[in-house]
Amino acid sequence: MGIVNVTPDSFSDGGLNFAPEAAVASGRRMLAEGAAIIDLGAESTRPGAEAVAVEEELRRVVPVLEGLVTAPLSIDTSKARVARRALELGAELVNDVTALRGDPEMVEVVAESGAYLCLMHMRGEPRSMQDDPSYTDVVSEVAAFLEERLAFATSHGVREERICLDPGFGFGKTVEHNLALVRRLDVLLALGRPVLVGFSRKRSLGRLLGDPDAARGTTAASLGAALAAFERGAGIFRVHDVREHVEALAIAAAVERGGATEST
Ligand code: HH2
Repeated sequence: MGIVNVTPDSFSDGGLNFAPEAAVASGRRMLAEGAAIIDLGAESTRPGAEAVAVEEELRRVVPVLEGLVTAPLSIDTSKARVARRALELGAELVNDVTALRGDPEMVEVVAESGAYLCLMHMRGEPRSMQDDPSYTDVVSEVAAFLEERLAFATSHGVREERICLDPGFGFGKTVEHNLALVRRLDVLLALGRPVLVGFSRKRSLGRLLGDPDAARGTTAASLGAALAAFERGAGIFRVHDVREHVEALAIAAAVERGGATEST
């Protein structure tokens, strides 16, 4: 899953894809590099980010949806009106970082459209979520949350086989919390749905490499996190650097499968 943020302020690609033509070109490039789907977002969820009004989110994202109309698209939004418009324009997955808690109408929009849905764990809200997050047992608490959200979605008519789950790295979590969630990904997989991971360029990675003030992680560090998650069963990788991830994961998958015939 290639990330295209149509925002001026995303933590990693903010401003880069703010112009619709630039966002469309980035999406096309990522598809050519092997992305299976493009995740379009028009509101940054980085720690401390301010909310964006629905009209502004639509103004940012609609021209990009129109420009990528034949591509497989995901809409990264927690607003039902934005999701509805994106689905009308051909998006097939709703990536809601609030896991259907942000807008009471969202569950109906997803259920009625038959779209795919990503349910992500977040503790608190972007403005304050990194202010000293604490858990008794982060892995079981995240799993319990996702299990409850999965039950909520299916009881409102979203088909279970359309849902994937995401631990939400960096969303109200310390570096240690993020690592524990990768290490024990089996606990989330036991819920029976594919797991999506979004560690790409997140600042935990830079901090793990020794910079306590890092605002983002490197591509190489992102690849390390993706491979560790792949080894533990993650199936969908939300990334900024598509070519690098496709190549690294192709090799890891070939090792897993065995049976390569090349002699070199
Ligand atoms: N992370 C971000 C945004 N959306 N969605 C899912 N499912 N999982 C994630 O980990 C996730 C997400 C934050 O990263 P990014 O989009 O690069 O930055 P920003 O929120 O600043 O636009």
